This record gives sequence, structure tokens and C-alpha cells, in this order.
Amino acid sequence: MLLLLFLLLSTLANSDGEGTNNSLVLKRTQRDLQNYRLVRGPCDENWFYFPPLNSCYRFFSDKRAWMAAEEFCNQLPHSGHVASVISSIHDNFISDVVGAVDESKPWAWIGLNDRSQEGNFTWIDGSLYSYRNWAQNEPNDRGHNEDCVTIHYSRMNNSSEVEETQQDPGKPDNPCDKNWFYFPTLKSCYRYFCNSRAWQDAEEFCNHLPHYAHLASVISSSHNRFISRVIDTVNSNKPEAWIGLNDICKEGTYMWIDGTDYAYRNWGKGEPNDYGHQEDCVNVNHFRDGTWNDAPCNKKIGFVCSYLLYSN
Ligand code: MAN
Ligand code: CA
Repeated sequence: MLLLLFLLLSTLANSDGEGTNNSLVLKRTQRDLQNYRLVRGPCDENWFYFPPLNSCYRFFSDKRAWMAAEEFCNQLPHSGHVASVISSIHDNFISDVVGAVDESKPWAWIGLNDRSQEGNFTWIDGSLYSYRNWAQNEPNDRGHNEDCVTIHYSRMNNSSEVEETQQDPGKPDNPCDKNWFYFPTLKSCYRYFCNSRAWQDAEEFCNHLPHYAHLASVISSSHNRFISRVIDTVNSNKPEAWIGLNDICKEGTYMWIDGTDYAYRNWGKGEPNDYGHQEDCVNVNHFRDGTWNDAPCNKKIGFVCSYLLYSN
């Protein structure tokens, strides 16, 4: 899933002393800034100005764990933080800041977290935690493994939601075996093996692991990003890796080896092309970017296995 994009807040040198009476500021905001448009204002290049808080914001699409994102922000010239969100107008503004960089408005870290005490949410920059915009059933601390918060704006209605999300894959208390990473939506665990194998050998290797795994299926763009990150933890050069998709049984009819519906697709441009009429197995990272390619099944590359955490 999601995670690891992040937003950054940098508060400009504040000439009006404290100047952070948020409720007063927000009344003015709601009256004056209904049709707020992104402007650079006094901010550095590539940053956007939010006048009510006299602060600058920038979305970084680099994938980082939450704490690494915060440290990244701290080390920028203006010494920022992962951003707080204090009102619905602020929320919409931040959505636009993300959208300015990536139209799909992907998941992004914000500064909210309950890392120090479960259930006690605080903003890393010290803002008051009063505005809330949790998605339905959040925060749920799924797998007792979720202490950091992302935002995500739906493309369809531009409504906002906030979902607490998994922190680093591989955090010590993740419910998967050591070196495996948890994907809560499917309650399943993933690991990338760099040892090169043909597709069928890779599938058999997965089957013989303690948990009876398969080559991984991919069901969504966030799932695809998650799998890319799992590979990154072993090799950040974005190596091609087998996943469970194949059209071995019938040319052009793709199936996931674990029985997952073939609905989500993330083919690279021009793929699948059954190049030389001999490509029936699928790998990710065709262009080192998570996209898929059909390739010859006897090609030897690394692969991603997954197992269900709670199988009946
Ligand atoms: C290129 C493309 C792919 C194909 C490989 C085979 O990258 O044509 O579709 O699978 O070559 O090596
Ligand atoms: Ca191909």
C-alpha cells in the first residue's frame, strides 16, 4: 500500500512573534480563501505559500519511512517538519500541493503520529491536535503496527481522508516472519529473493517455504508500490523480479498463480507484447519503475513471494 510519500512544512521566520492563534487565523481563512489557488508567495522555488499560517509547503515524492521523512525535512535549509493539517481549507490546500507534483494525489505522510503512546496522537511540529479527518474506521492500529498517518485525496470527488498506515515495512513488531513485510489490506507477507530463478522454479521455491507461499499477486497501485519497496529493501537498483502473473495456459489470457482475479494491471508501455512469441511470464520493474513486462519464463531473475498470514 501507500505510504512513504511525504509533505513538508517550513514555517517562515515569524515576524509577528507568536502569531499562531490558529482559530483566529482560520476564521479569516474561511472567509477570505474559499477560492484559494496555489501561489509561491514569499516561499522558495517549488514551495507553495499558505498565508493563514505564513508557511511554505512542498510535496516530495521520494519514498521514505515516516521518521526518515521527518529527518529529511529537519535537514532542509529552512529546517521544516512533516506538515500538520489544521483545518479543512488547509487540508484542501495540502491536497493541491500534492496534486501539483503528482496529479494522482498519492498517499503522503503528514506529521500526525502516536509513536510515543498508542492512541495519543500528536503533531510532530507541536500543532494542536483538534482538526480531524479520519477515514472511516480509522485510526485502527491494524496489526498493532500503525503509528504514523498519511493523507490521500480521492481523484473522484476531491474529498479528503486520513488513514493511519503501516510504518516502515519490516518494523520489528510486524506480524510477518523476519525479513518479510506486511501488507495489511490482504493480511499477507512479502519477501523479495534476489537469487535468480526461472519463473516456475521461483514459484516452486515459494511453495516450499515454511508458510507455503506463491509468487506474489498485485491488486492495486498502492500494492504495486508496496512490492516495489519490498524489492528496494534488498536492492535499490529496481531489479526486474518475477510476480505470479502468467499466460502459460492460454496465450493472452493472464492469470495469477495464487488464484487472485486479474483486474489490476500495470503494464509498461507497449506490454505485454509476447516478444518472439515466447513470453508468458511477468516481471515488475521493466523500466526500473514498477511496471510490468511479459518475458520468457526461462529467464533467470529474482522474484517476490507472498504468503497469507492467517490462512484457515
Ligand atoms: C524489450 C521489450 C520487451 C521484451 C524484452 C525481451 O525490453 O521488447 O517487451 O520482453 O525486450 O528481452
Ligand atoms: Ca514483453
